[in-house]
Amino acid sequence: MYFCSMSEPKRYTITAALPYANGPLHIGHLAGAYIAADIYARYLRLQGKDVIFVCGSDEHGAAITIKAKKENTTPKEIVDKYHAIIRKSFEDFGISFDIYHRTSEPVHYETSQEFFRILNDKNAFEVIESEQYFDEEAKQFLADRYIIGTCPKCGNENAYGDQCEKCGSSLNPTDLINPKSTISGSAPVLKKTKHWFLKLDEQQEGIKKWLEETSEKNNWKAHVIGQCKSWINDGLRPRAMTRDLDWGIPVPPEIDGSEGKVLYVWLDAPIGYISATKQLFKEKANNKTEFSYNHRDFGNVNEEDWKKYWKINNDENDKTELIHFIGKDNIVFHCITFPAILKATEQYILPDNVPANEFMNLEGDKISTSRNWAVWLHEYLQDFPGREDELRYTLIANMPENKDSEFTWQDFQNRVNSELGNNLGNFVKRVSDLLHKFYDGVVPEYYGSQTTEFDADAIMNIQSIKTEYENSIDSYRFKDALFKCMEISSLGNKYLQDTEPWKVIKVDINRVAQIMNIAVSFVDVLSDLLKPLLPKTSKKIDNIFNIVVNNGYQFIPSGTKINQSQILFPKIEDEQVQAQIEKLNKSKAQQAQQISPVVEMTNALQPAKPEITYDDFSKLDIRTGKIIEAEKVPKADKLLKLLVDIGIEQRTIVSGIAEHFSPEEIVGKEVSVLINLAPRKLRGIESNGMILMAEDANGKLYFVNADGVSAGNIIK
Ligand code: B3M
Ligand code: ZN
Repeated sequence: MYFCSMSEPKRYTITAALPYANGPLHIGHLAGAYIAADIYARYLRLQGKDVIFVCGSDEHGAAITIKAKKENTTPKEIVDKYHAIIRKSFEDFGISFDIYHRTSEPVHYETSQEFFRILNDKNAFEVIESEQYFDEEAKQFLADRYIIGTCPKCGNENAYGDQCEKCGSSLNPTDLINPKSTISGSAPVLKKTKHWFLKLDEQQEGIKKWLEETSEKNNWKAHVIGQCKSWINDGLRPRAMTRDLDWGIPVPPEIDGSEGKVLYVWLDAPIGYISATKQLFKEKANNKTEFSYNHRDFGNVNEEDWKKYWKINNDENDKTELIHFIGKDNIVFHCITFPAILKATEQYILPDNVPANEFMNLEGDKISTSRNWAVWLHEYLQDFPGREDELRYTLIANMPENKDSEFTWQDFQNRVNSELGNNLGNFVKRVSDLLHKFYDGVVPEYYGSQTTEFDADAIMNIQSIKTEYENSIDSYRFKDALFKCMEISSLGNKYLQDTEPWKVIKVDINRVAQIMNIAVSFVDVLSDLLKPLLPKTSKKIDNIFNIVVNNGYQFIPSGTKINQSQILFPKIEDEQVQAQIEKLNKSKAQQAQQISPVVEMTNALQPAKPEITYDDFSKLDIRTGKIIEAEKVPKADKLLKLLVDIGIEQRTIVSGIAEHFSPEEIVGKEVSVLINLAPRKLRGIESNGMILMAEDANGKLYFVNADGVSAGNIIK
């Protein structure tokens, strides 16, 4: 027989997508990439594997500059602020990165520019002069998020210049139908500019072959393979790796024509994994922890050791496995573009797996930062202090591993109260309580009592659950692994129910000692298997049971003194759930009001008009105004001629409100005015705009006004 010798990897490099430092983290982030990555890293570490787990803030790209503009501040202020908030949330939720770095650090600039030089030397680029969209008002080229339009693949009207977030297609701005500048809203013009394009077309065959082999060998998720296949079948095209922007990493200055050009954010961001690793080893070699943590002992290392985790090495017995944890919108960059970059260098290893998750929705709607439709991690901890694992549990139980999933507060309450509280927490407390009741809290010795059918079943079940649990985590099925842990506590509860130690104690003390030892071993296995999934809970159990760890194995030997168990998972009350739902509804209402105060105030009894797009709405120029003069229009019962101050000027507007208001009573009134309505002649008077009114069910009219805001402000 022929055996193929395939040795286990010597070490693992685990990365989690670098979040944009343009906002705080929400549950979708945790469920999408970070909890999965953390479970996997913790699991491998527990097995004594050599693992590094790296991440950091992604501080470049239009996501940052657009946010800075919106908040009227600088990109630097934005990234500093959110880097700190994001880092804190990761720490609070126990995401066990070895390093949480930043792409604004010098080592990242050097590493990225070095990559650019290598790619340039290896002839991986092609400098192409092409026509790119340019916003003449803003005097800026428009790439990525600076331009939106209709996706040619799926018809999504809000696709970005580099990607459609709806169907995941990777795009060029010129692919968009009806492109628009997100800075000024105007239609852009084409203007010539030079850029460095990665020759993905030349790499098509190589990437295809690598993808086919690797995805089959490592059993990639079907939805990831599906996306990859569709890009490959479409044919890879050259892709610009530089931008005309002033925020980003400059193209190395010695390269001809580099002036004013920066690296495309999706070129530098994944290189961030490598620069984070460099920083990690720099800190470990020098006993520092500026960006790194102490989740494992690195022993004696030197600064160059980062190479072991990234560079190609032909020794079959010295392999590193690279795994990228990401959300599905980042698949193209991690399965095609970044591998193509790594491959072109001929120095770096390529990913072995990219177990991307799909999206988690919230209460029936897509999570959205801009619409404030999210559960923010820092707010969750204000409302539920110390209850990180309850959220972690709910997010794992609903992890969007192979399809989109949903978080609801009702489900959160049910899971915490029944699964965690009644099952897991109850079992742990029960064992501790019984030990206190029978043995003063000390695990008893017992002497060669006969095992029963219940004992044999329990022990066999534990074994098979453990094996299934390991298979689940090995194949990135974390939800299954979690439910295996819950099976252990269900079985533990059942074992106590079946063996009834509270009855047996009256007749056979030695048998009860045996039962309690078996129950304790359930707790032991439970805390062991929970370590990667619910680390804080596992730690609590270890503390209650004074679990002893020796050579990587843990025990609760006879004679161990057990502490009294507190209630591990206090009930989530209906009012707490209600408060969260109200909070969400409030943000929905606020959003609706911000988008359209006029719509909010119109007569609710009328059926809604047909849907319009945001673009339709944004064409309306509505401003606050003040009526300065008002007079009746001769021979017209319904019309008043008004002179209205709209901030930029005074306008004559003819309004059909004469039957409702006398001219005198409305002089000085604050109003809302649609100022870009085409002029119209009414009874020979040119009317330049329209006063917005709300009408109640009885036909009474009210002025729509923005409480106390002076004339000339924009309503949007
Ligand atoms: N910052 C996109 C995102 O947050 C991007 C990921 C970079 S991973 C190298 O979805
Ligand atoms: Zn699309």
